Amino acid sequence: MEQHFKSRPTDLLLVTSPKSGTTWLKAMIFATLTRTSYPLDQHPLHTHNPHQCVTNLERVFSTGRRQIIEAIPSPRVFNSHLPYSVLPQTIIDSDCRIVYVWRDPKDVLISMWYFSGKIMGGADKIATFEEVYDSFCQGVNNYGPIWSHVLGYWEESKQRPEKILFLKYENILQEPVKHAKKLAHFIGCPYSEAEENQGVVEQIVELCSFGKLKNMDVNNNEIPSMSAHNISPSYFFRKGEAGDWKSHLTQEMAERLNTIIEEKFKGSGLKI
Ligand code: PAP
Repeated sequence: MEQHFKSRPTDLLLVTSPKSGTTWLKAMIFATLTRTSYPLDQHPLHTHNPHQCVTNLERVFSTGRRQIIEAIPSPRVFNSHLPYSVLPQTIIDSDCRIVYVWRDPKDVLISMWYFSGKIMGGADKIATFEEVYDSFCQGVNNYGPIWSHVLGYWEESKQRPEKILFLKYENILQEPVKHAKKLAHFIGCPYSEAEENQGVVEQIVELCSFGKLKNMDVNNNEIPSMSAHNISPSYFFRKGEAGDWKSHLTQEMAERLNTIIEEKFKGSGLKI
């Protein structure tokens, strides 16, 4: 990837460990950037899944279609699941900005468990929940241990807050309007006073809300780039809540995972 990809200073990169809010933030970033390009009631997000609106960097390169990336006009928006330590140097060195979103790892685990079951055609086709939980506690996760993923971006965001906006899924759920404004400011298109007075921020939040996206017609149909991987667009919308782990983990399981993460986060200033 390093040899073929040249980051532009205007690029925006959304990074997440999988199941931490990728779909939601793809929608938020895309809607924020394009809010004046369409009347909001005719915005592409009414008819397109957010994954059709933002290009995944790894997938483009793994399929050898890197010309797609060069052809995208600026400002380009990508998403990636890569840990900070393996990001292409061109991204680190350029002035492009990174939005990083993390989520309570206990909910990431539950979300991934259901998603894997759907892709594989049933929970009985994957390892037992206890086995998956155990592996997760040992750091087994797509794109590396979740704590290393989060800490990599956290540490860098402390050094370069103008480069990395570090957000938490649960905080966005709690205060979506505040975070929508913060995001718009960071990506260089803050809401004007007139927009705020007209309720545009609330409209963008609503356009990207779980209830709105989950119920779109497009999610009941096949999207070829997804069905090739046995993925239905509906798989990206399950509950969209904070704390679903409470219905799946015993107190002992939750405490064990919390203890591991607290230990890993020690001294970093980060708390679950
Ligand atoms: P990905 O990394 O594979 O693209 P990602 O979008 O990060 O997946 O994760 C899906 C989770 O985000 C699901 O969580 P759940 O399993 O706990 O329900 C999904 O429901 C949630 N999600 C998707 N869209 C939204 C949204 N608009 N608001 C809040 N949560 C959302």
